[in-house]
Amino acid sequence: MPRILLLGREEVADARQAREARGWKQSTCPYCGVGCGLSIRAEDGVLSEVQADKAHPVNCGQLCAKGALLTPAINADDRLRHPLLRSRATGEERRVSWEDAVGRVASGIRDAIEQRGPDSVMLYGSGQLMTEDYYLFGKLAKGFIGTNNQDTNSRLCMASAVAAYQLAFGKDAPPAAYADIEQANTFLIVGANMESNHPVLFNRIKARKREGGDRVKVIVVDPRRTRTAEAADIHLPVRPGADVALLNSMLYEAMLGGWLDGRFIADHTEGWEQFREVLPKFQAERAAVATGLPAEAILDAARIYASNGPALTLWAMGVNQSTSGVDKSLAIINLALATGNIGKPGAGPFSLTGQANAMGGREAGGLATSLPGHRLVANPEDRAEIERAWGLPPESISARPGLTAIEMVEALERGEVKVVWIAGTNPLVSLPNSGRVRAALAKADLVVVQDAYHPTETTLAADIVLPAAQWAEREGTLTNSERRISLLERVAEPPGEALPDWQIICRVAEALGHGEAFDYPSCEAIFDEYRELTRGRDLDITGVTYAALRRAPGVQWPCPEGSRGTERLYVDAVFPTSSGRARFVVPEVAAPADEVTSDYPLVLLTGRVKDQWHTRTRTGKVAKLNKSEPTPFLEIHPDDARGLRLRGGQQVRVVSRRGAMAALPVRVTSNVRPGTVFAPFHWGALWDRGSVANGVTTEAFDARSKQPELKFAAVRVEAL
Ligand SMILES: Nc1nc2c(c(=O)[nH]1)N[C@H]1C(S)=C(S)[C@@H](COP(=O)(O)OP(=O)(O)OC[C@H]3O[C@@H](n4cnc5c(=O)[nH]c(N)nc54)[C@H](O)[C@@H]3O)O[C@H]1N2
Ligand SMILES: Nc1nc2c(c(=O)[nH]1)N[C@H]1C(S)=C(S)[C@@H](COP(=O)(O)OP(=O)(O)OC[C@H]3O[C@@H](n4cnc5c(=O)[nH]c(N)nc54)[C@H](O)[C@@H]3O)O[C@H]1N2
Ligand code: SF4
Ligand SMILES: [Mo]
Repeated sequence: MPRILLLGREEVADARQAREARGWKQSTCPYCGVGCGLSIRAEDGVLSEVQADKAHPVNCGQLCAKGALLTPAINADDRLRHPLLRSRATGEERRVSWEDAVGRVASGIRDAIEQRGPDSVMLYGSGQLMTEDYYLFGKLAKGFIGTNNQDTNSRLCMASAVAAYQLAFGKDAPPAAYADIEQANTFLIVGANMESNHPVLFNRIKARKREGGDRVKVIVVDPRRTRTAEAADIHLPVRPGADVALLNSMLYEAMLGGWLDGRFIADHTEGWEQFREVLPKFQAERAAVATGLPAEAILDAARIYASNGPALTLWAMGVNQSTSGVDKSLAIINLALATGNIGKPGAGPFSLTGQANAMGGREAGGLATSLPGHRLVANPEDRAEIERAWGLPPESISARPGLTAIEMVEALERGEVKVVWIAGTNPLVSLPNSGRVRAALAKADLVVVQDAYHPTETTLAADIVLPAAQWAEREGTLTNSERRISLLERVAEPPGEALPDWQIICRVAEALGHGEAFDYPSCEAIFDEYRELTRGRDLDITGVTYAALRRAPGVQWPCPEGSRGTERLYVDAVFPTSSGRARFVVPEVAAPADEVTSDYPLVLLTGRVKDQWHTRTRTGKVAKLNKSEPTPFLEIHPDDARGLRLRGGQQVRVVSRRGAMAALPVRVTSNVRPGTVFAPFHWGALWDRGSVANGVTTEAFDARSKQPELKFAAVRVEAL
C-alpha cells in the first residue's frame, strides 16, 4: 500500500475529469465504513463496471472482494421493481401503483395518529440510507408526524461508542483519521476483526508494520484467534465481556510504569482523581483472574501501548455490542487520555463504523435521541432551533426521547406502536431474539418495508413493500469512519419503478399533507438544507457542497466555509465540553446479562465472515463470494467438542433461553476459547428457517446506549 495521498488535490481533480470524459463517475463503496473510493460506469442504464479509484486517499487503488464484485450484487434478479401490496395472512401479493401504495402508507399513519397519537408510529432506518434520506426520515417523524420514534440499525452497531464520545468529549466525534495509521507505532485493536470486516484499512496497518519494522506493534483483544489476531504481535484472548478489567489494568500498570502523560492529564482533562482511586483494584495479577489472561501478557500490552510512541486504538462490535458497551468504550478513551494519545499524529481512540453511512445518521439526527447537526431531542434549545428551521410552531418537536430498536419491539408487544415503517434494514435477521421480533411485528396494524430486494425475511412480513433505488442508481452523500463525506454519483437507472429513498419519503410526506416542507427538486437541495443546520456546530460542514465534493475524494468534517476540512480533531486539546476539558468517566465492571448455567454452559459469540455482508441480500447473490463460506457454521473448542462427543462437520443444534438454531455444521478449532462458540449471523430464514443466529441471541441492552448484547448468549450445543 503506498503512502496516503500520492497526488495533490489539483492532480486528483484532473485525473477524475479525464475519467469522467470516458463515462466513469466517482463513487464510494456502499458496504463498509472504510469508504473505499470507486470509479463506476454503466451501459444502457445498467451498472457495468466497478473499479478502485487509484487516486483516492482511503484505498489508493485497493478493494476487497465485496467491493470488487458489486456489479452482480446490484444487478441481481430479485431486485424489487414495483410497489407491492401483501396479505400477511396468506402471503398473497399484488403489484400496485405508487399512488395507491403511498396513499395506503399515509392513511395508515394518519389513522394511527388519530386513534392513538403520533407515538404509535415508528420509523426504523439504517446505515444503508444516504445522509439526505436519514435527514428527511427524521424531519418527517420528529417534525411533522410529531414522534421521536425514529431509530436505526446503528443502534445495534455504534450506539455505545456514540454515548461514550458524548460523555468523554461532549460530542459524538471520532477524533482520529486513517492518515494516523501511517504514523502510529502501536495499534490496539479491541473487539474488531479488521482483516475480515475493514479489510482495506487492515491492509494499511499491515503495510505500516512492514515499513516500520520491529518498532510497530499490533495488539489484538478478541476472545477468538481471528485472522486479525494471527497478524498481531500480542493476542489477548480476553474472556468475553471482560474488556473493562483488561483496559483498566493496562492503564494502572502503565501508571506504575511511569508512562502516563501527567501534563496532558493536568492541563486538558477532568475527573482523573476519582478515576485514579478505582485503579488499584485492577493490578495485573487480579485482572488476570477476571480476564482469563496471563498477568505477564497484560503487563506487556500495557508497556507497549503506553511507552512505544503514538498509539491508535481501533474498536468495533466486540466492544459496542455489550451491556457494558459504553463502559468498554469509556475504558478505551480513558487509556488514550491518560497517555496523551489524542489530537496528535498516529494517536487516538478511533471507533470504526460498520456500514458505509452509519456515521451520516449520527450527524443528521437518525437516532431516537438526536436531531440534525449533533443536536439532542432532550435539549429545548436544540429543539427550538430545528423547529424554526423547519418552519414549525414552537413546541412542535416532542421532548420525549423516541423508542430505540429494542424498545420498538417491546412497544409493539404492548400494542403502543401500531405502524412500523422499515427502510434499508432486515430486522428479522439482524435484531436479537428474532422469534420475538416476528411475533411483535405481527401485532402491528401496518408494516411498511422499503427495500431494494424482494423477498427478504422482512419484506415477507410486510403489508406494503416499497421498491428503493440503490447505490449507483441515485445520488447522495455518506460519511465514513474518519468523518469523510463523499458524494456518490448516479450512473445507472433504477429497475422498474424503484425510487430513491428520499423521493419515497417526500411522496409519503406529501400524501400526509406536508408537501410544501418536502418539496425538493433534487437530493442536492436536501443536502443544502441540512448543511445549513450544521453552521457553527462542532460538525460544521458549511464549506461542503456537491460541487466541491465532485472535485475532491471526500472532505473530512468539520469543514466550515473557507476550510478544506479537518484531518484530526482536538489538536489544540480543547474539547467541546462545558469546561473545554475531556472527562475521565469511571467505567463500571459488570458481567454480561445472560447467565451461564449447567443448562446453558457455553457462550455464543456472533459476528461476520469476510465475503458476506450482513443478511446476504446482496453478497448472497454473488457466486464468487459464496465460495469461501457457503454455509453457516459453529466454531467450537476441541475440549468442548470432546465433552460433547462432536466431530468436525457434524450437524448440531444451538439452544438458548430464547430459541434454537438448528442444523449447523461444527468446526472444531482452538481459535475459540474453551467455553465459547462462534457463529456468523449472516444466514437468515430464507436460507434455512433453522439457522438464524439471532433466534438465540439476547435483547438485553446497555442502559445508556440501548445497544443490545449481540456478542454474548448462554447456549448449549446438542448433536443432531
Ligand atoms: N465482511 C463484512 N464486513 C463488514 C460487515 C459484514 O457484514 N461483512 N459489516 C460491517 C458492519 S455494519 C460492522 S458493525 C462491522 C463490524 O466489524 P467487527 O466488529 O470487526 O465484526 P464482528 O465480527 O461482529 O465482531 C468483531 C469481533 O468481536 C469479538 N468479540 C466478541 N465478544 C467480545 C468481547 O467481549 N470482547 C472483545 N474484545 N471482543 C469480542 C468477536 O470474536 C469478533 O471477532 O463490520 C463491517 N464490515
Ligand atoms: N447476532 C448478531 N446480530 C447482529 C450483529 C452481530 O454482530 N451479531 N450486528 C448488528 C449490526 S452492527 C448491524 S449494522 C446490523 C445489520 O443488519 P441489517 O441492517 O438488517 O443488514 P443488511 O443486510 O445490511 O440490511 C440492509 C437492507 O437494506 C436493503 N438495501 C440495500 N440498499 C438499500 C437502499 O439503498 N435503500 C433501501 N431502502 N434498502 C436498501 C438490503 O437489501 C437489506 O435488506 O446487524 C446487527 N445484528
Ligand atoms: S473494504 Fe469496505 S469499503 Fe472497501 S471495498 Fe471492501 S467493503 Fe467496500
Ligand atoms: Mo454495524
